[in-house]
Amino acid sequence: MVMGVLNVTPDSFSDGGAWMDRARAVEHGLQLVADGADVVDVGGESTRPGAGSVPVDDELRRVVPVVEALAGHTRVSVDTRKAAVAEAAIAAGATIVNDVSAELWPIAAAHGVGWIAMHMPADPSVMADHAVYGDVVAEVTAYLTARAEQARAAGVADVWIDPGLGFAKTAAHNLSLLRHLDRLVATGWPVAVGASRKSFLGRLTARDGVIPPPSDRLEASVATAAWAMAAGAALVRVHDVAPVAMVRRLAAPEPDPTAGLAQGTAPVDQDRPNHQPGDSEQQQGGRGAQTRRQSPTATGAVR
Ligand code: PMM
Repeated sequence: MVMGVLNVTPDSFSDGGAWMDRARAVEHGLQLVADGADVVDVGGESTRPGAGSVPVDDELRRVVPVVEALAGHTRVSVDTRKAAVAEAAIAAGATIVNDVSAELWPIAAAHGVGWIAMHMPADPSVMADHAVYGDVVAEVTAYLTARAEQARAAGVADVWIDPGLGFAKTAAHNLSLLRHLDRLVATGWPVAVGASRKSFLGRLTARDGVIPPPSDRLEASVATAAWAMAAGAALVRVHDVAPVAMVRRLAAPEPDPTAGLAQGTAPVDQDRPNHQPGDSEQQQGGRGAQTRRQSPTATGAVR
């Protein structure tokens, strides 16, 4: 799934302040759906490093009307650490609790909704001091599988595990988790990944010592989403939905992006010179037909 980010906050690192107006937030959520999002993730509290907690009433005021307005149009998740906000959002139509605290599974169980358990070993206000691991992949995997098992035992049917890139992690930790994403996937729990526009991507793509601002981290964000999908992630959480939805057709193992070729419903190449009626590669069984029938995943080209 492609999850589109909709932060109704004044201070999120990337889109903070952009969608505080309720009508604009809803409009943006609908745009994310038009761009290809399967679920829109509505959040009312920034969890950037150093951020403090938002009073529950403020978070409710930000989140609930937007969830309510979007829920008739798309699947909605609520990005919160607060039980009261999760419950109110579910009442307003949210069907996934995106839980950066990985503690709200009893609420997901009680209401029969999905739950994303994200790894965040310390509160955002102090998490920079907690980026200390022996084996980051093993520790994050053990933490998340334990939480997922608790949730499943409590009755949550849909559980995702998310390594929490950027949450009490150095750039090296984030890269290690991405490189070894297959180990999280091998647990059998569906894996969610949120790398979009994060500061480690900015630092890694700095030119002449200048770190690009979040809005200029598109290529790195899309590349990381493609990597995650090819490694078997079930869900990517992104700001730039349209290019990632396009990449999904190429990088994700299912559904087969070339399936339409066999049924004769595949789009025609617009950029083939001198294309003649009846000259289709399918009919001729030409080289192009063969290469296009194989998805990048099948050929290993993406990884
Ligand atoms: N990152 C942010 C917020 N919520 N939820 C999940 N499941 N995974 C993430 O990586 C994640 C998250 C911080 O990014 P934002 O400020 O753009 O929302």
